[in-house]
Amino acid sequence: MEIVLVGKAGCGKSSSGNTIFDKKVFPISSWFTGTKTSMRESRTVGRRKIHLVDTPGLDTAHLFDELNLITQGKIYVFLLVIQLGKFTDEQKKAVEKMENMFGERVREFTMILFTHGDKLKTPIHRFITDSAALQQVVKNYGYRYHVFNNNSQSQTQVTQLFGEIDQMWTVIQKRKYCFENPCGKNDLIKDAINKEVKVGAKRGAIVGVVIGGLAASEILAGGAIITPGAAAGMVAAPVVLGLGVGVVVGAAAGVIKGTATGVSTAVSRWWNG
Ligand SMILES: Nc1nc2c(ncn2[C@@H]2O[C@H](COP(=O)(O)OP(=O)(O)OP(=O)(O)O)[C@@H](O)[C@H]2O)c(=O)[nH]1
Ligand SMILES: [Mg+2]
Repeated sequence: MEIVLVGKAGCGKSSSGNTIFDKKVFPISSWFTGTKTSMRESRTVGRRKIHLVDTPGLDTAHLFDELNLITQGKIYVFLLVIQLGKFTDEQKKAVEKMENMFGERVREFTMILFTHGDKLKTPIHRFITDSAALQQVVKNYGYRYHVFNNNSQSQTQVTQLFGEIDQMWTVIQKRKYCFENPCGKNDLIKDAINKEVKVGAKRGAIVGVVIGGLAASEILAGGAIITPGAAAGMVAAPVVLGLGVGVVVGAAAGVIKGTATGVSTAVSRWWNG
């Protein structure tokens, strides 16, 4: 499962990554340092393999391209990290930046992760409803949120987070966020079919030309025995006919085969999530 931590600089992304892995994997920022480029690490959490990408702040140039490259264009879950405390304009802008960068559809694939849970004095739902702006953000993200205290060793918070991620993943029907074209399964199937049909048609046309050529040469050879002195026009006609029929039949066969392969590829991709 490919998970990406995003958020404003210094909000606790790297610390949350370390809490998830229960290990100091990502360097923590001090006042003069900070995560400068995205970093992907893989570990087993519970019984599953988790690929976690820690990112620098959302102001970082080329973050989108960097993430596209690192995750090979697909992300299962975004963890939008927000530091608990007054929900400032700056934090609001960070959320907007994320949506500008990844498109509004990113909301479907996102779980809000509040950090600094140790400083929370009121129940989390009360804290959220105290700020109209934060309440709106939480609403936009389907009320999916979780609280981390990164100063705690407790792994219960991680187990609970994955329980919530699993629920979210069931709701979004195991779709992934795709970079070029934030797509769902239907688009995946369409893409696979289109690709296979194109390849199939091309191969079919090539095979068709070869078969057409062979057929033409057979006709020619036959013609040469019957009429040794045939005029040039009579020779050219079977060649063109043979090639033409070969190309059309070959390409049609290619399209049919390409469609079949495309459907089966898409179904297997769909089946494997
Ligand atoms: N008390 C408390 N401190 C936290 C918590 N999470 C992070 N911190 C502190 O917040 C500071 C920044 O944490 P990082 O995890 O480096 O934040 P970041 O988002 O990765 O920062 P950048 O990489 O610079 O964007 C560090 O001093 C952490 O120790 C938390 O849950 N509680
Ligand atoms: Mg960091």
